[in-house]
Amino acid sequence: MDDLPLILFGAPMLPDPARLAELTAGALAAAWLTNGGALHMRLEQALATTQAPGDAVSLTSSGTMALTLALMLGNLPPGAEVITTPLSFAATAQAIAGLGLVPVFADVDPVTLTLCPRAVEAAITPRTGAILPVHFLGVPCDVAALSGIAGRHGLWLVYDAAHAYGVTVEGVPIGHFGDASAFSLHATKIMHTVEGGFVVTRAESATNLRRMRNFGLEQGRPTGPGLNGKLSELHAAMGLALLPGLPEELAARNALRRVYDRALAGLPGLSLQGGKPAAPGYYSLRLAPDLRAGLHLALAEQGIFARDHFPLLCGPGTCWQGQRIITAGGGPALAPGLAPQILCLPFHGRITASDAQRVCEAVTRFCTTRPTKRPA
Ligand code: T4K
Repeated sequence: MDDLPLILFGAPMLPDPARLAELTAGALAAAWLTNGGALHMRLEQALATTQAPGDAVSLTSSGTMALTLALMLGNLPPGAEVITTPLSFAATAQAIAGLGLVPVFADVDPVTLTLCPRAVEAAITPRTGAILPVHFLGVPCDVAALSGIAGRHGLWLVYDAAHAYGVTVEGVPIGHFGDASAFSLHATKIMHTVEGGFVVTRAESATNLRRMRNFGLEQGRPTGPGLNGKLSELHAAMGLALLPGLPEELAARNALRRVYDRALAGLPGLSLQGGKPAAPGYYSLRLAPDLRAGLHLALAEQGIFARDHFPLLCGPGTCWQGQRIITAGGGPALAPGLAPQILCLPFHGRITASDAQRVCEAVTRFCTTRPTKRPA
């Protein structure tokens, strides 16, 4: 066991070094390093073509910045409430709070683990300004129901699509839904620029968003809210250098998903991700919380690194600890019981067939050698 290679949870896609060097050399030769250079424009265009046909893509310095700008576009008054999910990474709620807005947590759907539209409706007050659902672990939200609610109540609808690069809903790219969608291009994501992100908006909103991304400047003068949210040429070079390898990475991940699905479906005590889990970002399991802890440890002992994505945003030890999670019927929320059931397995293009087999054998051994109960 000792000499078996470690199986990491994630591994960034890497470019052909010569291709990256060539792109970077172009930026250096032009002596144009940021503020909307040629590489930035090319990457924006490439992402618009593949991820948002008919809409506009605006690159940003991170996914958190993309969320921040997408919320700013809604022009919400200070202190406005933003209804979001307690099942997400810290950045979702931090983007809200960072703008002086108030995160209000609503409960999630027990199958998709995304915001429950009925809970969203129950959470609306006269102070509500926006809804910020997350396509959690790449599973699409109930976009039709959420659009209906936002439309009926006149609320700004921004999706956190950090986990959902490449996801479609009935053939429509996921970024098309809502008023804006924020994506992350962090190194831990399938497509990345080391650090970076982008916002998908309707074409008519892009000018405003890009102005805010650049200090709110118009002809050199600040004309409204703004900050520095730009992506540099070196980061854009990384994105462009990675694009040719993306189909191969996707194919590797799809193949890995099939291997995991075949080996793990039906194991006692464990369920595979619900909803529509074809997204290339994550492979998640559901287990009763005590079993999750046991499996996590058992895997680590065999050099296999899984992740319990994510602790509840208003759970113990967080800055939102104790904040109420609003439910459709006023009863107890499901999210606190669901968060400790989720375990994400190593999932990236550098996992070999023998790595995948080791992971499957380790999970199977764990599930078949101990008394288990299936999560509710
Ligand atoms: N909304 C949601 C729902 C999000 O999940 C995120 C970010 C955001 C918004 C905000 O987007 P950004 O502002 O970050 O663009 C990561 C990322 O920092 C973060 O982007 C991501 N979500 C979050 C889920 O996790 P860690 O703490 O998991 O990364 P780390 O360093 O533990 O690495 C994970 C795995 O990848 C390990 O196996 C090591 C490997 N790795 C990582 C890096 C960075 C490498 O092999 N090489 C590398 O360079 O944070």
